[in-house]
Amino acid sequence: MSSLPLLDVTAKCLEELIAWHQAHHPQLSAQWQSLYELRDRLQQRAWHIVVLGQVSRGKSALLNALYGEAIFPVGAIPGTTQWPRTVRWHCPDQIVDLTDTPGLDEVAGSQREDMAWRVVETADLVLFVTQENLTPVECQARDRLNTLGIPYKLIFTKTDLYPPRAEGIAVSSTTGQGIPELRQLLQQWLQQEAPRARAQRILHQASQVEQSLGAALGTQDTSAWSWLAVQVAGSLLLPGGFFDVGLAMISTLAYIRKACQVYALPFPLPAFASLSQFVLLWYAAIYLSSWQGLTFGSELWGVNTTVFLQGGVIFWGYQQIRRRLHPYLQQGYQWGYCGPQRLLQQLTQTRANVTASG
Ligand SMILES: Nc1nc2c(ncn2[C@@H]2O[C@H](COP(=O)(O)OP(=O)(O)O)[C@@H](O)[C@H]2O)c(=O)[nH]1
Ligand SMILES: [Mg+2]
Repeated sequence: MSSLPLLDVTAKCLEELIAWHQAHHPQLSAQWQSLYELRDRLQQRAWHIVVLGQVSRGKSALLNALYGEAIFPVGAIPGTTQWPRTVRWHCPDQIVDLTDTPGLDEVAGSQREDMAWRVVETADLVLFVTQENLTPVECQARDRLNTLGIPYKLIFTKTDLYPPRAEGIAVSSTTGQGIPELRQLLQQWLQQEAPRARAQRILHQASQVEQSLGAALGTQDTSAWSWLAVQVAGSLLLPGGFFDVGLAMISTLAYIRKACQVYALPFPLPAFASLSQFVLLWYAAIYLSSWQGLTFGSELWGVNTTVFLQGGVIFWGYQQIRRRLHPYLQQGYQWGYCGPQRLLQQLTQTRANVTASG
């Protein structure tokens, strides 16, 4: 997958999801409306770079140094930056929005920090600014970035004051040390990595939207009991291996179809191939369990053990199908050819192949 088709494929994925939910889940629009926002972000021409860090680390000064002009207010007093603010930066061949944010540990309370995180959620790349060893607050923030899957670069500022470090990128906004190198590194990242990073992040978020939608749909009834009852009653009334297997085929397919309808998912499911392996083995077990010679005499203390054995096999099979089907359905509509999970898997696969070969 090369970069630009990757963004096209992601756009197609979002279009497909939106069209599907418009048609099938208009009543749950609150659950999937954020897909529109994701689609808009995907189509934005400008790449979005956001600074993040504790107060007075030199975030605003760093952006000014990168931009080449004193655009953002810089001050020794903590809290100089009160709101996120964005400027457009025309660097060679790329359009970039640079966003400054308030600090992570603002004295004014957590509101400003929340503002910073809301902007970070929409970033293509975060410049994570620090000056010496990472503080506990910074470690937490870094873990959160990792959990959210947001790409970031660790920048050590004020290198004119603090000793240089082995990790991260060292710069000084005051002396300009390391700034041209950082600019070059960012341009390289934008050219080579940004499309993939954006696609991956948006697919990840779309996948989460699908999961919450699937969970909301899952509250509706998809009970297997009625199908199970039909099958057990049919097997008892008309015993015979082939008949039992035929009945199992009809009732399990009807059950899976009903579950798909409840979740408004296409039938047959893309997962059908792996599910059908289990189902075929289960049919074989139903057939074998109807075979009298399998039990130690068909009558034991006056009880027909064949009937009990077969009933048990049928019941167990339904439990297994339910156990495999439901977590799958609750992922929402994301397993189709263009589904976010599938595309994410492909992306991880190509990345692994590239790493292995290079
Ligand atoms: N010596 C030195 N001071 C810096 C550097 N970058 C920022 N500062 C100073 O650190 C203070 C906080 O800077 P600011 O950019 O407002 O921090 P922010 O709160 O993280 O945005 C200001 O007094 C800046 O002059 C640097 O690279 N070297
Ligand atoms: Mg600032």
